[in-house]
Amino acid sequence: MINDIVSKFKELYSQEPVIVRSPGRVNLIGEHTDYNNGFVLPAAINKEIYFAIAPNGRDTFRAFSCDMGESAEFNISNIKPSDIGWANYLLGVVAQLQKAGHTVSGFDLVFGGNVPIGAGLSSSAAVECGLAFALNHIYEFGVERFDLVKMAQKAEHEYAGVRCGIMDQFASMFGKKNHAVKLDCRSLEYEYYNLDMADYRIVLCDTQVKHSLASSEYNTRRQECETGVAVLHKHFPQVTSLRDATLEMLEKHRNEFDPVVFKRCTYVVSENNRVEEACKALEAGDMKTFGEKMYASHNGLQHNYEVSCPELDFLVEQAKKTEAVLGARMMGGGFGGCTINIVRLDMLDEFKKQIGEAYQQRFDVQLKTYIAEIVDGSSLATQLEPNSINY
Ligand code: GAF
Repeated sequence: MINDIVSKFKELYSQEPVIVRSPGRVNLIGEHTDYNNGFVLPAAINKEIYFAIAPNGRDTFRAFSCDMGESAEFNISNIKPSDIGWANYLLGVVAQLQKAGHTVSGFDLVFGGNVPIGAGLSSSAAVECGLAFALNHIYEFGVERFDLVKMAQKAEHEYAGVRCGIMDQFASMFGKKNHAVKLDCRSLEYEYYNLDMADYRIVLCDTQVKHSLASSEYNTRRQECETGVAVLHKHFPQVTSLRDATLEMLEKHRNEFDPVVFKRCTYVVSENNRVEEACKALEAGDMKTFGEKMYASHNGLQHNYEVSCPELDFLVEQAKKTEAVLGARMMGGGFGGCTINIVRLDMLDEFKKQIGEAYQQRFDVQLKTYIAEIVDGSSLATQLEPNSINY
């Protein structure tokens, strides 16, 4: 795949590019907690976007998306949102670098990869982070990784219209091979947890339901959380986000809440607690407890946060029925995409067969499954030799 991207770059622009890779992510637990200043536990995976890029000495940037089979050209001194959906993730990043005072001169870009779009694996964050990393490298801006993460997040807010938290961009940039990373989304302190996967595999089951509701409902959930914080803040001035709230506080003032807002807040507070408990279990090598926390997370997302869908619920129910799976849950913003499953290696094939057949029978759709390997965050890459492993 890298080779195809580089060949296309040379064919279009007749020069040698720099190559960058930028991964998608999984999230083991801690969903919809990032924008509530809480905890998340993501990891970067071997579903990646590759970039071939070089300055072009012009006043435009030219981009070719391999996944869309389309090209576009933009004036570098007049960056604004475009009607071309995929280009907005790039434009947003250029705009953020410019806002921060960096001179981005014209460049050529070919990019593409194997992060399934709309599957909840953060293809958009991978694109944003990859371009931010690449431009920072070729123009030697010297921007710190964390600042690149924040710019990529802002690009998503301003050019894709989703008020996302920081998790996806953070995971794409700060991923570490064979580790999950617990991030405190308030202090931005983070800690790596070794994922001992000798006996297990992380399996993603892709419903192939595209989350069309996701961005509007996502922004609504954020709003509901803010409404909940306003209720609590009147009684507990120290509560400035749901991170500061407890279940006792919520219960005490239950009658002042809109019932829907109450459910949303209950979920977020419980999920934050679960991330802490799950990390302790991981440290103790207690994968059984870890898996139970994942099931509890899904339950909250399904019933209290209401961001699941019948296909995701079905897959989690199927997972619960077999000893092959320690824990499973929907992942990401919701309304479609993938479930994440911790599966016993010795029962892996059996699990994939069983769940695939059940999904086919119930929804008449062939289930796609991916084994997620945990990789490092965005970095420079080299062109692979022909016939070497293609992701
Ligand atoms: C999406 C967002 F981009 C993340 O910031 C996060 O809120 C996630 O949904 C839900 O946990 O992936």
